[in-house]
Amino acid sequence: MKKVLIANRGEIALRILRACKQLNLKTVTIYSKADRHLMHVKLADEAICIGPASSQKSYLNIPAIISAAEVCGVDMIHPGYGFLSENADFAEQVEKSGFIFIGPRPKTIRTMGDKVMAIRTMQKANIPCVPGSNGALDYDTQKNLALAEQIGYPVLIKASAGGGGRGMRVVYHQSDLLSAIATTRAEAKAAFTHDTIYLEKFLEKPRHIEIQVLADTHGNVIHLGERDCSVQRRHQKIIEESTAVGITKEQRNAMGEQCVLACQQLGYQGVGTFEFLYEDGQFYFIEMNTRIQVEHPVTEMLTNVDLVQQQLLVAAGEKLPYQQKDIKFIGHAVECRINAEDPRNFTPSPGTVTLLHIPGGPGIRIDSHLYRGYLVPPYYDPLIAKLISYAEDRPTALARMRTALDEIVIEGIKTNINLHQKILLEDDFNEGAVSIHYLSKKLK
Ligand code: MV4
Repeated sequence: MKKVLIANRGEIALRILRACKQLNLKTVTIYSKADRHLMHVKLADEAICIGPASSQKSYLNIPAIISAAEVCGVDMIHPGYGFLSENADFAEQVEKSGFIFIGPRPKTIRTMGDKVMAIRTMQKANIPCVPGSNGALDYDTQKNLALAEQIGYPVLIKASAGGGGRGMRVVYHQSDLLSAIATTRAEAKAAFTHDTIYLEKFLEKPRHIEIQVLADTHGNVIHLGERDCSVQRRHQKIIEESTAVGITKEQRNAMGEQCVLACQQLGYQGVGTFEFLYEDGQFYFIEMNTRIQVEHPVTEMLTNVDLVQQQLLVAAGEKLPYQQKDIKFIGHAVECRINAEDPRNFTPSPGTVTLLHIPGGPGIRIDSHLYRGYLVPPYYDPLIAKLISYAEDRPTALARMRTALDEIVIEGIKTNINLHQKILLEDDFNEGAVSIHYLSKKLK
């Protein structure tokens, strides 16, 4: 393997570029007309403009990306996160064109993209799931009423092709069940073309805890512990940490081992994340992500495993250089996502960065493509920097984060830095183990 095409932008494109350089891989990056001034575009060995600013015509433009790969003679394509990273058709076309897709096989991506299939697969692998329909919901109204009664209200109706919060509806009373099913089904059909829906017990105050896995193509799989991603607003995570407060070594090892076994059954390849809801001491699987995630750095800090390098190595067919017993979970890491957004209404705040000061000191890491003079375009995700702190324990990591947040200066655009500062001074957050509803309650 010699050459990698980076099919993404922003901080993750730069992160992938760094991993490639460290492995002496040549880099090709694609970029849109709005992104010619991105840091990684300047640093890559080759860069090809593949279309206008609109994501549809650039970062989601499969033929243009495959053509760029052909023109540059690359060996592998890294999709990053978002965009085409969990698009099974893209992964398939990449492979049919003779390149390696850096990620699991297209069939695995397709299975996990269909939430009913994902849950079925996990049940077969003994992963605990939320009590519910155990598959697609029937069209028989009497059966559905009886099922909901047996599960117990409130219940949640979800679209199988949804995920990440799209196409869900809570039902508190039997009288609302049938209309909720009909509406969710109609919305699913309109939004996702197939109208498969399923039903689960609605967990009212869960935490969002996910487990990172890494698998090579030879059947070797390890887990890299958990991340708590409960601090979120409208399904956008803003703070993630590892380890999760209150999760014991025994729980981590047991859940991690379950996920490893599931991956072995599936023939999983690459990095992956099992998303769980955690309530009253129990884990309930909800979805699996088949990509590298935004919050991967918190896991890297604890385990000293470079997840992006490992993605490149296992995609190239290398064996994992670690066994489970080599993986230690030392210390505590926190990530604050810095977004270019108006703090009053959370709308994107594009513009030119007129002043930039990057904090530092022991245990501080920043993953960001920003530089002074950089114009944050209005077309894409507002994430402009990930500020990560690490220390031997949670209070010290949080103290380092507070200092870094006081130090960081980003002028010319609005950001959510002040929101992070406020959360990091909150008693409830400092105590830890807040639920997924914590932030929206505080914002009221
Ligand atoms: C749930 C739930 C409560 N009970 N399922 C939202 C996005 C998708 N990943 C699943 N989601 C949820 N599923 C049951 N049975 C609550 C949520 C949920 C949520 C989950 C994770 C992170 C943030 C969330 C915010 C609101 C609702």
